[in-house]
Amino acid sequence: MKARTLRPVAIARGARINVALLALLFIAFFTGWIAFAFATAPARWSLDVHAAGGLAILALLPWKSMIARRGLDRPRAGRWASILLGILVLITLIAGALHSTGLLVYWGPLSAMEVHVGAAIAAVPLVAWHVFARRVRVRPTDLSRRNVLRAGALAVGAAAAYAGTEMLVRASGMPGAVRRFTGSYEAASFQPDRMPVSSWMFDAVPQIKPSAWRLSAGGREWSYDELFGFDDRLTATLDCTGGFFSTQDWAGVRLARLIGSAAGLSIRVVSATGYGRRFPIESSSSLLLATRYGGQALDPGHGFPARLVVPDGRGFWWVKWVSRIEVDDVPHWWQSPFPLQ
Ligand code: HEM
Ligand code: HEM
Ligand SMILES: Nc1nc2c(c(=O)[nH]1)N[C@H]1C(S)=C(S)[C@@H](COP(=O)(O)O)O[C@H]1N2
Ligand SMILES: [Mo]
Repeated sequence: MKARTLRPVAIARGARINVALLALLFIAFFTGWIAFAFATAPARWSLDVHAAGGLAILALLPWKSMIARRGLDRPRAGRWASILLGILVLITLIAGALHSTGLLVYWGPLSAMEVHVGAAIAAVPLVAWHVFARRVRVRPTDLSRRNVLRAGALAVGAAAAYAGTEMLVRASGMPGAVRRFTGSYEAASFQPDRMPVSSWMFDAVPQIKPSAWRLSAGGREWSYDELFGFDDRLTATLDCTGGFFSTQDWAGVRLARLIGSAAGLSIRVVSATGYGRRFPIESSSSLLLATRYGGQALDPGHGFPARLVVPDGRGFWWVKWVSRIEVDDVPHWWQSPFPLQ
C-alpha cells in the first residue's frame, strides 16, 4: 500500500480538529457530571454548555472522519479500538439526542440517559489510549489568533445550534419539550403507586420485616411504630439521574428530632444495604426521614420502612431502607461525589 503524502496544511488541520475534539470531550464529560451532581441551578447551566459541547463534537465529525479515513489507510495495531471508540461516541450522541428530543426515552429496561452515560464512561479508557497511541504534536503557534477565532466561531455556532434544536423541540411539540431543567421527564407525580423504582447501581430491594427492624439514631433505637407516629410533612421532587422526576407528598420525621442534641459536623445516613450518604449538620431540619408518601406507607421498592427525602438533592441522596443515622466530626464533603455502590 502506498502511503499518501499530506501537505502541511492538512496535517495542521488534522491536529487542530483532534485537539478541539479532545477539549470538547473533556467539557462534555465534566459538565455531564456537574449536571448529575445537582438538582438546582448548576444542573441547568452545565447542561447548556454540555449540549452545545456535544453538538460541537457532532459538527467536527465530518472532518474527523477524513482524518480517520487517512489513519485507517495505514495498516497498524489498534485500529479496532479506534473504531470502537467511534461507535461509543456515536451511541453517546444518538442516545443524548433521543433523550433530549424525547423520541425514545426508554429502550427496554434501560433509559436513553443510562445508555448515554454508559457509553460515555466506556469511551473514557479508549480516549485515553487513543490520544496516547495516536499522538498529536501541539506547537505554540497552535494558539494563534486565527485558531482562537476558529474556536470562538465553533462555540458560537454550537450555542446557536443548541438554541435552535431546543426551539425546534418545543415548537414541534416533541415529547422532549416538557423536560425539567435537569433534563428529566415527569413520572407519576402524586401517584405513589405508579412511581418508578430505581437504584444507583446494583442495590436490590431488601424485604424488611417492620417488627424486627430498628433505626439507630441519636444514641437510641427507634421502632417502626414510633417513627410512623411522627407527622412532619414535605412536598419534594425526587430527580433521578436515570432521567425521570417524581413529586410526592412525603410524611415522616425531620432528622433534627431524631439526632437530638448530638454535636458534630455532619450526619451520615446509612441503608440496611450498606449504601449511605453524608450531609452537613445544618441540613438536619430540612431533611425528612419518610415513612409515608401520598398518605400511605412506603412500599419496599421506595424504601420501606423508612427513606430519606432530600429537597433539592438529586435522587442518589435519597437513601432508602435507612437503618442508621450517625453524627460525627467528618466534614460532609469528605465522601465520594457519587455513590460507589
Ligand atoms: C470523537 C473522538 C474520536 C474518535 C471517534 C476517533 C477516531 C479515530 C479513528 C477511527 C482513527 C483511524 C484509525 C486509527 O488510526 O486508529 C483515528 C485516527 C487518529 N486520531 Fe482519532 N478519534 C477521536 C479523537 C481523537 C483525539 C482527541 C485525538 C488527539 C488529541 C485523536 C488523534 C488521532 C490521530 C493522530 C490519528 C491518526 C491519523 C493519521 O494516521 O493520519 N483522535 N481516530
Ligand atoms: C463525552 C461524552 C458525552 C457527550 C459527547 C455528550 C453529548 C450530549 C448531547 C449531544 C446531548 C443532547 C443535548 C441536547 O441537544 O439537548 C446530551 C444530553 C445529556 N447528557 Fe451528555 N454527553 C456526554 C457525556 C455525558 C455524561 C458523562 C453525563 C452524565 C454524567 C451526561 C449527561 C447528560 C444529560 C443529563 C443530558 C440531558 C440534557 C437535557 O435533556 O437537556 N452526558 N449529551
Ligand atoms: N439504599 C439505596 N438507596 C437509594 C439507592 C440505592 O441504590 N440504594 N438509589 C438512589 C437513587 S439513584 C434514586 S434515583 C432513588 C430512587 O428512589 P425510588 O426508587 O423511590 O424512585 O433512590 C436512591 N436511594
Ligand atoms: Mo437515581
